[in-house]
Amino acid sequence: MSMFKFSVGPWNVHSGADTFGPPVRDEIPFKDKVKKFREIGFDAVQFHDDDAVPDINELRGTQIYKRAKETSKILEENGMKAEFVAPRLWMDYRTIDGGYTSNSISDREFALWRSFRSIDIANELKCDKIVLWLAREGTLCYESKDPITGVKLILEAINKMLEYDKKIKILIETKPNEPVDVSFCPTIGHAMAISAASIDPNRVGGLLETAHAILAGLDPANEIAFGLTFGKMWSVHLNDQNGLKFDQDKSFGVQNLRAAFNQIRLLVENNFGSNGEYIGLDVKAMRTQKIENSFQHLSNSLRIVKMLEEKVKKFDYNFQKECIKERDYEKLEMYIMELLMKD
Ligand code: XUL
Ligand code: MN
Repeated sequence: MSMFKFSVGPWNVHSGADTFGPPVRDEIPFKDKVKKFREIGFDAVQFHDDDAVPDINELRGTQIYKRAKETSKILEENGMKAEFVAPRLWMDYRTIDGGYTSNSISDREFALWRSFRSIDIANELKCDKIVLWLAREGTLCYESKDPITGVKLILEAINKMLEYDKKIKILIETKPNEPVDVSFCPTIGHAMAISAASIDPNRVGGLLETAHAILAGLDPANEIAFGLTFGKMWSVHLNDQNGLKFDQDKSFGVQNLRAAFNQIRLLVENNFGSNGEYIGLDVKAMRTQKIENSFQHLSNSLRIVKMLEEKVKKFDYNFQKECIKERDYEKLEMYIMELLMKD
């Protein structure tokens, strides 16, 4: 039995299209995905605004609520909750140059419109979290934006969201690059600074994704720990990444088992989830996978989390203390290797 609750996004089961090739699997209808997520062992679904309300740009007012209600009903029928809603500020032609930090005023207004609608949808789905993956908030050409103005515009947009809804919480999902070259908010430290400067720091926190930390050249567990230190690590996207390349979203733990173990150890030791937080698995099926096995990366990732929880249970804290006392860290390191490699 896991001590955690788990969440997943509909984008985690996908058609396999990538930058270099077309779809290789059919799209699975949303309600079939939700049913399967539940069967596999997930508790909640994560949403982009247009995952919950398709064609959102074409809809207004009550139409948006109506669509969100239909999505909410699918969740209820499957005994699932909604974890968060994230405005998708990277697909539309009005976000070519970014959302909140675009050089165009009308694009910035569009980004805020989508952000407010995301809050409306979150209320309809009975969740109080908005995730901002700041995909295009940065530059492709460094000289195209002033970096101080960039950070201030992000802060301004967050403050407007906090004012728009007095209960909503904002989680910044940090990432150093891709699709931008240089991001304005690359790490959890940056997110914490924005939180502290906001009009309500208690409602601005972080979401750390393993792959994003690795892309920043940082240790994922330490990034999570930094957020936990301030009581502001309100969600995680566990996955894995093979070094500095495109964002791979590999199954959790398949690349660096020791780093994965330390992420789970940290979450267990700090009772992650005790305030209703979920472990999100932002993992992607390989393009080679056949449609009938296109949920396997999710069940594998869940299994790996649970197996690592078992390893944490076995972790001998007295032995660790002894090694620290003797300052014999080679001994401690070998102990970890044996713990992970032996039954
Ligand atoms: C992008 C990424 C997104 C966010 C949600 O790298 O991780 O899937 O998690 O917008
Ligand atoms: Mn993510």
